[in-house]
Amino acid sequence: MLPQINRLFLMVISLVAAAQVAAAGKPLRVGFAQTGAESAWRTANTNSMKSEAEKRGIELKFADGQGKQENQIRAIRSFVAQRVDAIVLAPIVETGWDPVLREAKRAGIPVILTDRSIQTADESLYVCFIGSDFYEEGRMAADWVARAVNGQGNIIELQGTPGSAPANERRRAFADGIAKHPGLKIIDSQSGDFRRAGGKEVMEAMLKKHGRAINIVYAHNDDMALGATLAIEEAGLKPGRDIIMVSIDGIKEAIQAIIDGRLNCTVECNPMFGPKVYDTIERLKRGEKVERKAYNKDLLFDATNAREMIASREY
Ligand code: GYE
Repeated sequence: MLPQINRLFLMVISLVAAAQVAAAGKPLRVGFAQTGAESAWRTANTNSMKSEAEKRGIELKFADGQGKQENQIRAIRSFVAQRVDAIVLAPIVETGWDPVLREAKRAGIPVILTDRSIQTADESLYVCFIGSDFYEEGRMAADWVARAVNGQGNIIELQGTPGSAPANERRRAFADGIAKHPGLKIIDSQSGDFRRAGGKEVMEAMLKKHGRAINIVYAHNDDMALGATLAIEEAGLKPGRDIIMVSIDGIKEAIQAIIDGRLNCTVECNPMFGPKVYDTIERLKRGEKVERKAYNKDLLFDATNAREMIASREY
């Protein structure tokens, strides 16, 4: 009898050990609710998240929100139902996340905000934020413009997605930045939804409405600025010379446009934060503390450095 019990005991022990090994070796399961595919920046960001997950053997559940908050909310609910190890959210707009984030919290699933921040009364609904400082980007763009045009000129602003953190912050920072220069005025401002086609369409309308009164275009991202250059060229003007063009993101195509003289300045907003996001999740899983807000350091590109920088650009 005794040897039999011993054998049974050993069997149970080895089964438990096998289960433990399997648990330790189990790949992390991460759900990522992406905004959509509105810009070159977004494509680079998605690629960084996907390729880094693959490199680390992380099982990534990727959901493309196609520009709609309700799709992102649905994706988060499905990640909760699948009991993923962590949820990564790039929130398309700033408000309206509390109910679904409460569901994730109740299920004990940590939420990491990437790229864009949210407004919430309950800061415990997410663990941390990883992205860029949009206010700082808008401030850098405003300072560059003020210097380039000697504090004088009429500005058209092409805004990003209404209600999004980057559109709100880049707008506020730029307005604050030019407020010190009474000769600089935003004469019109409209959303192009961070899309190239949106930038072109809005710029066509602005050129019809304001004509040669326009001196400067400030676009909240490169795609809209590049779309606007097409509208300006079609109107028989030279973007980069007749109209000063400033934007944000620092995509390779924009740096090439600076070299070609069609764009004057772009402030970097680095989208390659896959490694940082998964480092953070792995640290959380080990029970370690993580930084509450981690900002990427952003550079500025103009005619003084575009040529030397372009080869090393990753996106
Ligand atoms: O600037 C724009 C994208 O949230 C920082 O979204 C991001 C912005 C980026 O579509 O190109």
